[in-house]
Amino acid sequence: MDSTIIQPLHLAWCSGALSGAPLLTKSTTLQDLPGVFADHTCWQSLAGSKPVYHVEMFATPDRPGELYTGVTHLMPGKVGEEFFMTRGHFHARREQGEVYIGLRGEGLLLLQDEQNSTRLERVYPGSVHTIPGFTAHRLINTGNEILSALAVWPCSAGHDYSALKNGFALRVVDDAGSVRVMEVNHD
Ligand code: PAN
Ligand code: ZN
Repeated sequence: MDSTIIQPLHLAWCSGALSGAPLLTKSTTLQDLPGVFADHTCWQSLAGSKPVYHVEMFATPDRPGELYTGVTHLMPGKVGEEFFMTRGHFHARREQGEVYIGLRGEGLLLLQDEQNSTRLERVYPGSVHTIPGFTAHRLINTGNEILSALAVWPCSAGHDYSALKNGFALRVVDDAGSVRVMEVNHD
């Protein structure tokens, strides 16, 4: 066995910055999120290239059994009264779960299973979220600063953005300074 001590990868707890190996970054702007926010007119007026979130992850080889490690940085902001959020997805391999850990900021993790049952978990520095298989997930930034969360998930999980045909069954809005959860009527 090689006795060399290897310098590990690094996560800065407070900022969520990853270092120590090549990184991949994906930025998502408002323009990339048509149909995600309820107020389409407001979305159109803001759209452009306003950044909503960045995902930074280690460039892990996509081999069976490997895990991706990434951090989502979700900006504070709203479209109308609705807080900025990630697009949200099921994993293409539905049975595969994921772990999220809150690093900075405050927000919510919206979970929705295939029967459309929903659950919201509060995200804050140190919060731990075990996302089971068969469960769609979306981060929502309800605070005034960047919400950053670490995620670890199987490389084989894949992302399925089209399965939520009617979107998520809950929306989270700013109601005169309070966080209000609204049920969506799909009729
Ligand atoms: C996360 C998400 C990330 C961005 O890394 O991919 O928060 O959200 P969307 O993929 O919904 O745009 C994750 O859940 N990976 O599986
Ligand atoms: Zn995921």
